[in-house]
Amino acid sequence: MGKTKAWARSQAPGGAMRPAALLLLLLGGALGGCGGAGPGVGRAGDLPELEVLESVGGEDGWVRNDGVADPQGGGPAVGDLDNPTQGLAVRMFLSFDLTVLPPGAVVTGATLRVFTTGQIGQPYTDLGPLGVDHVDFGPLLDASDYAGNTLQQGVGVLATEHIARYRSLDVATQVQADLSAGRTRSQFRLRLPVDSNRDLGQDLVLVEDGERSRGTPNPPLLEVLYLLP
Ligand SMILES: [Ca+2]
Ligand SMILES: [Ca+2]
Repeated sequence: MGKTKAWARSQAPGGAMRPAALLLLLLGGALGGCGGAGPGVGRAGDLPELEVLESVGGEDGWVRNDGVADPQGGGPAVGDLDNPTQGLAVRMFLSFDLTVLPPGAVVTGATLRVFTTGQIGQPYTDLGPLGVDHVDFGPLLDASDYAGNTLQQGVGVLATEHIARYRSLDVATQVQADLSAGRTRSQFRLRLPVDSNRDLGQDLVLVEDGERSRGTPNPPLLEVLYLLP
């Protein structure tokens, strides 16, 4: 059934996985599973599998509105770079590899989790909440991804103020849409409603990326619960 594998993966990067494991445990309880047997163990058919995906470091990254794109792990952030260039803005892009899911998997839940590590200036006050678009930028970020290649704009809001912790958003519909369309990745754009307030000061939401460029052990995650066909 592959459940042991899914459980093992859910714990792989240390403490960052605990909420996912807890989610499955709670779900197992809600479905009548025996807590003593452990989540997903020895159950036939009913319980969903859990797969926890990390954003692919070589694919995620940022794109600025002047066309510069960088997937290499330098300074992952969302907001404006008014100092030194008034009106310069940056958005962050995440990429999750769906090919680890078995063919025909039916998504019953999916949660995008992004760790906001800090802020510069007043991004939430001056530029608005941290929002998520569903996109398809493929294996390589470029200038067209800043505003283009959008599947769904405004999936939801991840954060409205700074707290250094994981922020979560339900993306089950988007992940199932990717699978149904035969896409091999689920990809998301993080952006603020206003590109720049042109105040000569940077206003940035700092986030962790797949390379852990911000120095935390908390990469972007996509937690997928699915049923086998
Ligand atoms: Ca990257
Ligand atoms: Ca600014």
